Amino acid sequence: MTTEGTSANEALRARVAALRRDATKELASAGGTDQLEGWRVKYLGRRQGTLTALMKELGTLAPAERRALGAEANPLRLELEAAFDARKQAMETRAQAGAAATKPLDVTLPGRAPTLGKLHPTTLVLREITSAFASLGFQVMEGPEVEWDSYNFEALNIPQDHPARDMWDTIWIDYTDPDKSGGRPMLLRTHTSPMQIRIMERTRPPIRAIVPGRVYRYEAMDATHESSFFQVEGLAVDEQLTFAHLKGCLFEFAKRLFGPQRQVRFRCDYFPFVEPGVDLSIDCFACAQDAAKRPGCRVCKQTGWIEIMGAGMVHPQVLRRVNIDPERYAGFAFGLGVERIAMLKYGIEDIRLFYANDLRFLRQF
Ligand code: FA5
Repeated sequence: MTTEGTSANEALRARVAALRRDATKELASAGGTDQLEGWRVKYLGRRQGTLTALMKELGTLAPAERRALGAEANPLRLELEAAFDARKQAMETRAQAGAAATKPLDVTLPGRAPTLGKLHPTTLVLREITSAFASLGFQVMEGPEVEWDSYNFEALNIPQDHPARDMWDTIWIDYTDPDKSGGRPMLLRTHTSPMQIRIMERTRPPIRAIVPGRVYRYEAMDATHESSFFQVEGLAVDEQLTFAHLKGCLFEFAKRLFGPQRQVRFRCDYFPFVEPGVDLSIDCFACAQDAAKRPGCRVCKQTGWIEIMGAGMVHPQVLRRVNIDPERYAGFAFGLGVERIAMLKYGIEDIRLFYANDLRFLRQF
């Protein structure tokens, strides 16, 4: 290094030291955010900042000198940036504390109302359904959603190769037990009817029970079909029960839920665990009152009716399986779709709205 080089070097080193001293002093005396910003531009500004200019000068030095001075100048940038941040933070904290001190708390201001949740439309209707049946003498019971094949199908007269199994496309669970259900895997119950068996296994007649609960089907979804929905099963077993009791009970239920003006229709239907079997429909809320739309619309698939439940007299074979003598006792059973009933009650045109979690829909109930 030449003598000239050394003195230039020392001059630069002295400038770094002076810069550190001046910048630190000025920062400490910056009184407000404007002055603080002015300081930042003066020392750290990308175009004309003093430190930036010094760094540029370093670029003109010989490599060995550049390295030696860089080692002093580079940490200075980091040091000044950190000092700037700390000063800014301190100023903001002081400003906030000052504002709070000059603006006293107004205890007379109205409080912020907490957002209250609402009951889901399925829950609302489920409660109406259970209270209607409770007032007709039915007791409420619940059962497992993960079920054995034997309860969901076998004990309900639906053997393994029976075509009726096609009616409930099933979601299977990867779990078997060699001692249960003939070693066949468990499933998500496709209907609440397995609870008919569980109740009759545990209780002797007279029985009057309803079972609300979630069921699952591997279903092609559309305006009236979900893959997970709620059913309410009903079961009555007693001496001398007839189809007239079934009809009377369900007519009364429909009247309580929908009012006397609603039309109710019974039609023959097939379920392997009842004989005879029926389905019960209610006239379509979306088009029944509208002459222009009759005889049907998208909601009722152009039929004018919406099916809400299947029902029938408990099959004697089902009674025998749970050791109830069909010569002495008879039973009726029904299974209704809760969302379908909510659709009818509230005029909801698409079942998929129930579980889409759109608050604009849910807040309406
Ligand atoms: C059954 O599930 C029988 N277990 C009902 C039954 C019980 C019959 C006792 C006889 C005695 P079904 O598959 O039809 O039947 O369903 C009953 C009701 O559930 C239907 O009437 C309908 O209201 C509703 N439901 C059926 N599938 C769906 C679905 N994918 N989405 C929404 N609701 C449905």
